[in-house]
Amino acid sequence: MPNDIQPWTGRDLPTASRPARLRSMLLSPELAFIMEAHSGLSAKIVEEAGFQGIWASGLSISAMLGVRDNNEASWTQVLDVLEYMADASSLPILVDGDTGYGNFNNVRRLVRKLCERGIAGVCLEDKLFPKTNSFLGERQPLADVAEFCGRIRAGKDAQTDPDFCIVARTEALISGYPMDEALRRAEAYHAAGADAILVHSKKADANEITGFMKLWDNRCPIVIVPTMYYATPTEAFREAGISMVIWANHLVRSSISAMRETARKIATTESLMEVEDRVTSVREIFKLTGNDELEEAGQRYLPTTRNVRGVVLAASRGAGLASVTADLPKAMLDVRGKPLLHRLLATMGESGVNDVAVVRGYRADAIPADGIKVLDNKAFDTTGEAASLACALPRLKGETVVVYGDVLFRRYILDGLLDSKADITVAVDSTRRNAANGRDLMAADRADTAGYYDDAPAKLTAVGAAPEQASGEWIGLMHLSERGADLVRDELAAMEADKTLATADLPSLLERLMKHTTVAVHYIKGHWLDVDTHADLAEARNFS
Ligand code: SPV
Ligand code: MG
Repeated sequence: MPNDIQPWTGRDLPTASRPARLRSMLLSPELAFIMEAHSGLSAKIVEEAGFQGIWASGLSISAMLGVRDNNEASWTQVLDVLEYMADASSLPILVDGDTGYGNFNNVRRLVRKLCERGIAGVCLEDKLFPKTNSFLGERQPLADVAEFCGRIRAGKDAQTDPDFCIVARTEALISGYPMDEALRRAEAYHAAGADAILVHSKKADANEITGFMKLWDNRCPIVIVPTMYYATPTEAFREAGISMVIWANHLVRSSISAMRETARKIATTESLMEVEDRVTSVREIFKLTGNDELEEAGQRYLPTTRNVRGVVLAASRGAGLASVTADLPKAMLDVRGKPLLHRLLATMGESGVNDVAVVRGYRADAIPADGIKVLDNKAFDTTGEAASLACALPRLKGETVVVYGDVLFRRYILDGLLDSKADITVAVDSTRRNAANGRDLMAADRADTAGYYDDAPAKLTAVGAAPEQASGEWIGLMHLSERGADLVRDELAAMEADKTLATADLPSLLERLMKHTTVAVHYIKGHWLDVDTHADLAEARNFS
């Protein structure tokens, strides 16, 4: 035994490896208890109940799979169940390895695979493959002692974890042999390297066990399974010097009772009413299987889905386009078989801005509400852009993109703007300083250097700047963070209060905002257009 293993005291939560914990439970002078489990779920329930170890019962795993305890489930099928159990719980698992599924060679391979799965130990019984459950029939044949000792030695030689435990189980008493035979076998198995001996008895009292203990004289740890002598007080096991008690099958048995009762109730009543209060809630299943952790992990690993809203200002007719806007607002002018607005909404959608509202005004009827959220600026002919934006006030909550309805731009421009960390960011084309609409000429605290590394934020310093002072032309597209949207809402309210809202344009709004907060400038170079004139419209029709 490695000397750094301390006997388990049963008081503190051990941090040692699982095999080391099982070993220290076996070596402890205190009586340890391990509880049967047969699945990931039952393994969790054993841990939740406060047990320090798990018995992976052959009978229970077979029953859970709906097969007999006669090695009908293959050892690799059992191994798969053990893997779920080991994943579901942090406890050491002592596996019921039956006979070892064959001879010494099968035991070697079994032990290696158990070590790989983090299993703490295996119990091997001195019977023949395929096994029969100990409580079935009488006088089951036992393995030859030397052959069984070979299985134990092969298992000990194969273990890849130094603390992995092999518990050798003798069925001598159950098979009707005298105490001497049980002692002879236990002594031989101990000498072959078994870390503990399981002495099995199917008597209704513990006399065989206590009798064995007197003669065994504490030569190595003894494990018992009091399924048949269940009425014996646990104190008797302590007094006898037993190391470990296995409660061998009581979770599978209790689940059978519970499942039968529920199934019968539902079958006879054709309703869930009588069972609903008696069965575990679905919420509890989520808790047991750790759905909270999954939620947290999702926040760490999944890409965050942003919910960016859009507001398109499409209320104006467009003064320079009178001949083509008699029946249509500018936003609905045809651009290669599709209204300009639809092209704009498609580009926004590609950048993930899908929840968009369009503020209508002039010829509102020409912007049909089907498939588009619409808001109306009823006073469109006496008010300006800021008033139109104020019509969307309830939507200015959370991250928002605001854009003029007569603008088209390449998608990467909006993507770049959405990456801005500033609360308010405007897209400014640094190649344009002779805008027809001088109100959109903007000055910033630094010019666009066009350098590869030019991503330092620029700050808006003036709107409606003279061409020689301007850093570029605002393209009518702005991005607001959640806080930015709050600031814009507050500013629109202040403009309403001081009666400047009705006639203000968006540059006026930006000018007010930049006086008390940073309005960031995101520089671009071309790849956009707005439709103010017939020439613009012709260009839009060529824009791909
Ligand atoms: C098991 O739980 O499968 C056992 C213990 O081997 S017993 O059923 O008591 O034999
Ligand atoms: Mg068994």
